[in-house]
Amino acid sequence: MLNSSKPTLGVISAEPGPIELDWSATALVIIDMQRDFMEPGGFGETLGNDVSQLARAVKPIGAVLKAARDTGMLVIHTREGHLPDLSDAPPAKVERGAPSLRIGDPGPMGRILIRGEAGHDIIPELYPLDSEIVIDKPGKGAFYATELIDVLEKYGIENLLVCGVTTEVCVNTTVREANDRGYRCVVISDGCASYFPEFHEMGLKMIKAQGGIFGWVASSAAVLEAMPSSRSTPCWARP
Ligand code: C5J
Repeated sequence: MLNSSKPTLGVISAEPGPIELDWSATALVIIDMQRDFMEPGGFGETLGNDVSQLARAVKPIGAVLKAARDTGMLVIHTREGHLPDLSDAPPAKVERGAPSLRIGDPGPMGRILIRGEAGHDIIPELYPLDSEIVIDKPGKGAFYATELIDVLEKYGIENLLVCGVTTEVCVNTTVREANDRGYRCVVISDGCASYFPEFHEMGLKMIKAQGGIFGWVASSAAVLEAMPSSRSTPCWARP
């Protein structure tokens, strides 16, 4: 039963159907909006991808990020990458395929997909505030070998608004991990992107199919429409 009359509840117009969320138990999770995926010379391009395909997600994410900041929502950014000694990078990942540069090799933005290098950092348009949480992850999913579950439990989070890149890889993996851990996930359709537009479409379909087998999918406009408008909203601001 939907009950948007409670002040912390809101209903997002989503697929496969509307989803009611308690905003005070909801976090925005922005997946891997890193220069290594978004810009020429990074990990994504070394794999042979056209990185310009991902640019379309930046503005929708920026709009939701601004609203989340205005309302005091918990904001979590993730970054895929590895320690400089590659001790957290499985050989099966490093050795895979025939990229022009491998993980750890020197590239135009520093060593490919290595923590602390320029390419590993988040793009300036979506740069985290000091108050926001940044989760460094060695895998595709944001729960594997990270402190994410502890953060979500600490803040009493039950629902995740998920966006970022790429739709079918790190976004999908994280949503599947979150779903198995009991979180309601709403994936922001235009706030995700893939190097392969058809994988983006299928990645979203896989989430919302079968009555929302992994979660819900909504546009940034629908999410913004449902979000409380400012930090002045009572019982919204986090202590
Ligand atoms: C990939 C990611 N595609 N963030 N990582 O390797 O989706």
